[in-house]
Amino acid sequence: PQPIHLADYQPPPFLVDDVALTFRLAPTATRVIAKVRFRPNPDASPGHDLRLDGEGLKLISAHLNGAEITAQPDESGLTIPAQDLPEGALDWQAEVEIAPDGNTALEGLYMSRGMYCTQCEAEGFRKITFYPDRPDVMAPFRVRIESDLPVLLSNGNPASSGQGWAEWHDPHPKPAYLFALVAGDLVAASDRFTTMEGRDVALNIWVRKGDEDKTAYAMDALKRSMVWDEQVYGRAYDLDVFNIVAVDDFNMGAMENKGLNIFNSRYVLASPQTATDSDYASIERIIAHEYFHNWTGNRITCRDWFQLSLKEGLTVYRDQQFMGDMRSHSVKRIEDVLTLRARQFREDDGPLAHPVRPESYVEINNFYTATVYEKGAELIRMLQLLVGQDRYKAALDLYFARHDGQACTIEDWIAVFEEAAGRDLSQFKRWYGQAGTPRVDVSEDWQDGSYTLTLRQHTPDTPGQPLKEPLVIPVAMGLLGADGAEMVPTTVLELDSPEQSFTFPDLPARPVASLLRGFSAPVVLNHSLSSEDRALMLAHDTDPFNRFEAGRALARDILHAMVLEGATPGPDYLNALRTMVSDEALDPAFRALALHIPGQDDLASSLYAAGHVPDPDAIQAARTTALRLIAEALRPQLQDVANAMQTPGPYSPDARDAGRRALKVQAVSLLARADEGAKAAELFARADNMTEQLGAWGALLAIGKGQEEGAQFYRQWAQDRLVVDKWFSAQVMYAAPKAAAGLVQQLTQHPDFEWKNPNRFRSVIGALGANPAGFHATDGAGYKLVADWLIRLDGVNPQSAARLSTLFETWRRYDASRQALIRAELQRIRSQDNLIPISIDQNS
Ligand code: DPP
Ligand code: ZN
Repeated sequence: PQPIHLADYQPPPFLVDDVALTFRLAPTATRVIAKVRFRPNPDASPGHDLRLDGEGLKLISAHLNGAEITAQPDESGLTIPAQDLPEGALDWQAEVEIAPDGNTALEGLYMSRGMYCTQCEAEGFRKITFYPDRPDVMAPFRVRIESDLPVLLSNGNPASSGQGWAEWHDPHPKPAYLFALVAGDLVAASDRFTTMEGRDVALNIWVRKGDEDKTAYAMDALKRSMVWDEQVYGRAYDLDVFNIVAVDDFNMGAMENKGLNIFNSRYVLASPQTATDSDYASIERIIAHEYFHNWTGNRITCRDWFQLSLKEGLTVYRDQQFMGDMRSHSVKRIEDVLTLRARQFREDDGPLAHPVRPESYVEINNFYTATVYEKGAELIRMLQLLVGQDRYKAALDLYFARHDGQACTIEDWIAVFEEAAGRDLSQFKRWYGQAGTPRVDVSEDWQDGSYTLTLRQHTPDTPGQPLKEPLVIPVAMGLLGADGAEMVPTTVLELDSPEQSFTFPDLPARPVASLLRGFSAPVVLNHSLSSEDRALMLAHDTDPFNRFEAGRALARDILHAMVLEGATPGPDYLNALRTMVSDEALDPAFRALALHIPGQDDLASSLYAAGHVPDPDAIQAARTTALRLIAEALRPQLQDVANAMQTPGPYSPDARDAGRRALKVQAVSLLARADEGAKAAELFARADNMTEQLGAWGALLAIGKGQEEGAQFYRQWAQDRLVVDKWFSAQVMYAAPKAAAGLVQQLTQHPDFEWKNPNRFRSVIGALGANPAGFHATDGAGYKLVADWLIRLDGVNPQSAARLSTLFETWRRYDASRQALIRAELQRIRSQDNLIPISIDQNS
């Protein structure tokens, strides 16, 4: 396939005024009758053919303005030559046949355990009928579904229904990627919501019978999202019903189809016994995310897929703000930055690095990336910091007022900020076009009471982008005195040149600079500080993020020294950690996070950045030693904390109780390294919620125990698919490196291993990604296993296969022998078919 380029964008030659679809559902022979009214686009040049996208459709008949069409479809669609087109409006009618039952790619119309459902973003609608399947063609849809199944749903409002059929009408013009249909034997948990405009909205969460008792939290999260979007962004819901459906077989997390959100069931269903606190948090976040898309994505959509971050970056930013408001801003920020570094920085440093707005793509499905989503959200956070809260709000109001009902671009987005803030943002806009994580190097000077900070920026080369220009980097910073008091409170410096100096005169003593507070820009900050200065910041920084960061940097430096020189953690670090863990003024959730030492992949990345070849076995061994030494040194404090973090009363997934459980589980996990798992076994035995049960079992697995508990866990939960996923993945994550690939192989023989189900596949094969020493085992067994499955899965579900291939994206970091093994597997994958895994040609 040929790459598609942003620069080649052309407006659609035909617009659509109306779509009417009829579905006669049958597993192997569904008929789709489409009536589409086209009109020439006044903004496009005349004389174009009518080109309709269509893939895998059996054409039964087609008519244009009543006359039968004889043109036959090709591989990707159907063309009616310009000379055959009548003047003016065109009435297109086509009947096609499709087979949802055999659709394992889970794109278009497919079946999941007896129910019909759809996934159309990005280009799934063309597998349903012939249509201009591009986001800048927006139309109102009417849909009729004929089926004996009891529940028949589509977008918009219900129009009418009878025995065996239902009709839906969506008055809001939308692109085809937001189309959805569901038919199944489902039950709803229902509620109502009155919008600030006085609209009474029926809310339904549709699930399989038996799952009704697991919908309360999702419903609660939905209502809170609706209130929040009204209060914070002034956005009200705009239909009479809002339906959510939980589906077991789903490639993504969820999909924001207008009025009919379809969710991976793992992001809807929760009970205290079956879902962890972090599952609850994911449900809250994703329910909010998809709901917020109603305005940022659906009402205002993307002109083309290059603009994907216009809706995704903004909606991620909105869900981050929401979660901060619902829980804790500082804890949420720390978690978001950890995710950003683990996924997006890793992507930026590898062969798949691309800008937030890519310039070309071959397969759009592979661009639903951490860069488009998470880095895209960081760009909006920086914009807000640069223009201030009030102007951010004014810019968003202008965006909604000006672009409602339109398909827009990043240029439209930047323009509302330039107008609302009265400032030129052309340099800022480079962030959208330039790939790679900028590095900011710090040097400091102290003379005669004057402190000078010099910042230098550079962005490394990325594939296809050797030349980087300077960016606008907001650096929030403050200065601390030796006693921890703040000499200069937080100010935002704007670094917009390759090098800049900032002087702070008249200081009483040499300060410690707390830089990049709140992680004010998605950059790697190279600031060498003594361990005393870091310990001071860990104890006193007024910025919670940098407090966390200081502890993290201390841990990282120690782990580097352990890996490289066989050093052991010194008393400074252990004392600082001891004070922190017992500090009752600190949020337990924060303490739980601060007790985590950097993970294996994080260390591999930082060692590589420091010029070393990371050795996964040495990293794993150093972490194991460090965890044991921490556990031994902090044993009394960890015991106290584990005992103190009770959560009396019925289980609540709220931030307070979740934070207490997180600290308890983290303390118990560390203690397992010092007490041979005694406390963890005890917690497992009496746990009445999944957070503690799974946390305790994981703690045992991590020290090579937990076999009996694992068997018990499986017996208890064999009937619950989502818990069985956890049962698989925990074993793989904690497997000893040399045994990991063999264990995965063995688990794929388990009767519950359903490889065509994306959640299950990820929980077994994908879980190897959470066990880096296992994946990178020196015999290459991890590489071979992943490659075998990638090849097998690609023919069945290319989206899941592409996601798995990112396990290889860090291949360049490793030693020659591992590189050779990986290279051989990647070549084997490439020789199979047209799979597009990590390219090993670029930058190699
Ligand atoms: N379902 C994906 C998301 O909401 C794609 N739109 O981000
Ligand atoms: Zn989204």
